[in-house]
Amino acid sequence: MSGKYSEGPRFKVRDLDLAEKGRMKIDWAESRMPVMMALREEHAALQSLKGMRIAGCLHVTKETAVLVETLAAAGAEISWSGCNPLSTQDEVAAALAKAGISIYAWHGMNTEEFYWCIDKTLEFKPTLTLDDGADLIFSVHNRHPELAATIIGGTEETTTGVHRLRAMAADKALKYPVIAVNDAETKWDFDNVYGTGQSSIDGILRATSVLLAGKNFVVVGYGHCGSGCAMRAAGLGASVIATEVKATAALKAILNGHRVMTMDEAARVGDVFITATGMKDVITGRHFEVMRDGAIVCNTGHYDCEINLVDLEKMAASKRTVRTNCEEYTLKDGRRIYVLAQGRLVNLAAAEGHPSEVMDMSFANQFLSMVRLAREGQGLETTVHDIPEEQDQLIAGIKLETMGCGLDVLTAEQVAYLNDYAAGT
Ligand code: XFA
Repeated sequence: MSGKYSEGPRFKVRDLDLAEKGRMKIDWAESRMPVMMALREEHAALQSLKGMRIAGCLHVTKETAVLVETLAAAGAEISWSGCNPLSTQDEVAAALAKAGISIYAWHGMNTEEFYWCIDKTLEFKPTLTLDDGADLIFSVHNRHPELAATIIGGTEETTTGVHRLRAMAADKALKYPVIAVNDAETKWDFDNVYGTGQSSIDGILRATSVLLAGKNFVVVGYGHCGSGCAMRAAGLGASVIATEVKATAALKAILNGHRVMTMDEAARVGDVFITATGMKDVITGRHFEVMRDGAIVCNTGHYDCEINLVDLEKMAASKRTVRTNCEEYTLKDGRRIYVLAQGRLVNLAAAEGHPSEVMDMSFANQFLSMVRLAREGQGLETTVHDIPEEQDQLIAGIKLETMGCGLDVLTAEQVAYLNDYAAGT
């Protein structure tokens, strides 16, 4: 994208004048992210990241800004870029630049600019890398291998990134230890079930404003994301139908009070369809053929190929945009099918992604992993490491505390009872 930028010796963003607006958003996120704020207070006093130089490549959103400023408060020097040109919020980038953070990010940048930004953040020779998509780790390994020697370790946020890094570790190609933030229970379960569950329903409602009560709500794929959507749709009075290829997942759907059908059966009765499989072609022409007039179709899976829109285009006599993020396809027999956000992630396109309260815990995992690497990274084996169970419990515990909920503690007698193998079972 061309146009004017605001540039300084250690930043490049769209427009510094947006900073005040960005700061307001960051303030709001802070008020919804109590775990991060508790960690900020604790580690600002400890200066746990003093002497660390952290290069980060992660969506520049108000929630990420809370992470960045928590890392800085703990004593780290920071250099940041966005991991996805479309997720960068220019006002947030401006607020961070204005606060003195070194940041290279603007909405809509091209691939060349993307790598330019990454290279700028690597110029200060980081001791730690923080990734969402492993672009920093790959850039170091493929283009700047000389930097690896002084990097203590890194983190990776996503499933795909972690998968590739494990393959690299297996090939002995990995040059420094990486912590797989994605696999933490306080990240995975809460992002997928509660984050995707609420934000996907939010997207459907913003795009259509339909009453979900009394509707047949078809969840295609009853994994973490699908079960979150199902739970929230049921809460609004919809009658949920799950479709699955995996028997145990289908059984869980039934025992959670939903119906289970094949996609061919569900296609005939569904009013709203949401795909959450990560697989292509789960709704195709064969299903559109039998859908009810007025059926609404959307996707919250990883890719935009879950719904086969090529099939639908071929079947349609006409098409028009009837609302923001809502396209009406009229088939030759007169039936109308509504596709939300052109089959892309409905929770991102039509709503605002994960709520701050959910990001609070994913980012607490990022933050504590940085602290762990700073403390003990030199001793960590050069491979992909999991988040320790104690870290999950610590984060969930802080969250509960901020919600005013107490936890019971086992008595010494109860612990002894648990460990007493002599007592038999
Ligand atoms: C945008 C995120 C992606 C935004 C940014 C601006 C707005 C809405 C694109 C993102 C991810 Cl790919 O954030 C959302 Cl207006 N997120 C993460 C997120 N989701 N992800 C739902 O919210 C998780 C995920 C996704 C999409 C995993 C695997 C594949 C795709 C970053 C973020 N979100 C919080 C925004 N709250 C306003 O900080």
